[in-house]
Amino acid sequence: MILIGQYDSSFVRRVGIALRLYNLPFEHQPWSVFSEGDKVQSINPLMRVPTLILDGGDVLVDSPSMLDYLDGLMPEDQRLFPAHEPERRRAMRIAALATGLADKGVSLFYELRLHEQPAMGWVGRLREQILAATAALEEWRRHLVGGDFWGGRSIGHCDIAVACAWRHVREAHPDLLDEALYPKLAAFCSRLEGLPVFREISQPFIAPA
Ligand SMILES: N[C@@H](CCC(=O)N[C@@H](CS)C(=O)NCC(=O)O)C(=O)O
Repeated sequence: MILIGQYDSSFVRRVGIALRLYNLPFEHQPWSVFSEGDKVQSINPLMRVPTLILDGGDVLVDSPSMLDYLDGLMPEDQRLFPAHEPERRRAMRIAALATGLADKGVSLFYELRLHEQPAMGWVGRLREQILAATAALEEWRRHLVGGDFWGGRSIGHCDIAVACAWRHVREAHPDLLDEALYPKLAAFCSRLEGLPVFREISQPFIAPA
């Protein structure tokens, strides 16, 4: 498999981390969606990353379908999303909150960076959505009983999504999230960033030129 995109994208990173945790061999092509947009678009018409080229040549164009595909390669008891309800939908909800938060962070960055005159109503709405989603994730961590991870004993896609989103939004918008307001979330994400796989599949945020 070939994973296209830089690890400063939380979406690319969550797929890279899952591939590594699953011990699936892959090649990484850290193409930029801006300076190398034409190369990305020759494979993915959306000109977006992550883009994943499967061994047979099929191309997947968003992180949820990539993780769904990768999970299908693994035995049920090794999957990073629980195989059964209600745990499955609950983990997916947290992952979707985190990836939604990351999406809003990306939209906010583009709005501020790529428009000469950002639409301030839209900017305010994005900021509010980011703060509300982050507060919801803090609440989730506060009430999480049991083990270190969502599923208790071992890491899953929802833990990965949360840590990747937190890092991305904090690096892309350094003044937006006050760590002191989200102590449980901050501690959890910092612990994950210390894991070897998070250290390896990692890139500080680079603003598009
Ligand atoms: N929902 C998508 C989001 C992917 C996404 O927003 N990628 C950004 C980089 S973080 C991108 O490629 N942006 C360029 C563009 O959309 O033009 C996923 O989960 O894969």
